[in-house]
Amino acid sequence: AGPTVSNSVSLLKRWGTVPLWGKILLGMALGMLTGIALGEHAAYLKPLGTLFVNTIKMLIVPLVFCSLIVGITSMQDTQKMGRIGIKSLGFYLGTTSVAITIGLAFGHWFAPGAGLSLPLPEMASSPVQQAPSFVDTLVAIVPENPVAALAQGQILQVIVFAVALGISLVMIGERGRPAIAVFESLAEAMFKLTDLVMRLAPYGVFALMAWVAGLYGWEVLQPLLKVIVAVYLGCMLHIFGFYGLVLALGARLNPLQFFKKISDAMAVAYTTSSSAGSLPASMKCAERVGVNKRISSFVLPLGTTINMDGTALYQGVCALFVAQAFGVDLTMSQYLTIIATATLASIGTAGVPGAGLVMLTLVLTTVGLPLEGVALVAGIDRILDMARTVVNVSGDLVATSVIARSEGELDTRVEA
Ligand code: DAS
Repeated sequence: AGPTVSNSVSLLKRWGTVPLWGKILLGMALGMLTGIALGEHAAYLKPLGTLFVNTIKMLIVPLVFCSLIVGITSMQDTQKMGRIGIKSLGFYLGTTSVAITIGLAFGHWFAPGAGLSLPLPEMASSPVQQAPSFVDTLVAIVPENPVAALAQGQILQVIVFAVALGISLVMIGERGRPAIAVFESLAEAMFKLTDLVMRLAPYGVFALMAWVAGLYGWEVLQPLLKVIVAVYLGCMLHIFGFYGLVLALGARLNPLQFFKKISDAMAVAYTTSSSAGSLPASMKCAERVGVNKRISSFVLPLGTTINMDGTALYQGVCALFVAQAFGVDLTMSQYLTIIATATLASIGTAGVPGAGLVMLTLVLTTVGLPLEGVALVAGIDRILDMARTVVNVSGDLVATSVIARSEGELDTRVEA
């Protein structure tokens, strides 16, 4: 046995300590080098990538269904908090749809995927000819048969059914508890399964990046850099432009002072890529802004689970990147479907690192875009995750401040 085995054991141990996003980045880099070395022969690796894409597909319906029901029923106390709950929900859904629109606009202007004409995988339902009109999409989102919707993976119909079921579970009060408990443990299991599947990502990304690099060589890096620029600029516009306006008009606060006061929470969000992990810092910053704890202790945790403006913006950019990369021209109704899906999906997205990437598969599925696109952005996902989480956390704090002001619970005399 000797040194070789002990070396490989210690190597494996060291590999185990590398964070997942580091492994995915490595998978992407090695995939790129392999693809350039093998050229068109790298296509032989593609089935490995398709296998990974299929395991992600396997997650979507049960994950979205359970996490949405848990997301909706976690607003159980919204009834108690009444007015504040409704205000929070309205604010969150409103700002998220602005975010996704900014994402789509930046994805359109930067067109990061233009020039990459990747072959549409055979299994991807070709979205072009059968794109229904928006009215048809709107009418079709109520499932005639929810079980069929689940079986066929009709995502928008699954979302509508999950929201309806979640609300009714809350309305039947105590008698709904057993079912909610079942969905809570199923959602927990699905998050764990997602975590397990994401551990395959470095290998799946390696194979898919090899395939793409075999087709394009180094040029494939340039579109990815454009995705990063589009997402970062979009996030900065959303924070300093849109939130700045909302703060000045909605909370009569000086935006620059506000961002200075919440800079700790923004820094924690950027470094941890976790809204949930940033919650303690957010609570402290809300106090510094002068928000009464009665408001922040309800609105912030709620925002951590259902308010993901950064994630929605990122999904707008990436959905267009994938459409452009595979040469798919999206219709206006598909744009609107992306806005509806990303806004609703953000309710079910967990405030943990990488959650947005899994939800991107959801958005791509609703408009029939190939999930291979997810593996294309997976390599740079952590870099994007850091920026989008800052938006998520800042958005939670802006919401809390505006709602506190509307409830007369914002004491701006408090000094930082
Ligand atoms: N990292 C997630 C969060 O904590 C967002 C995401 O993955 O999109 O908000």
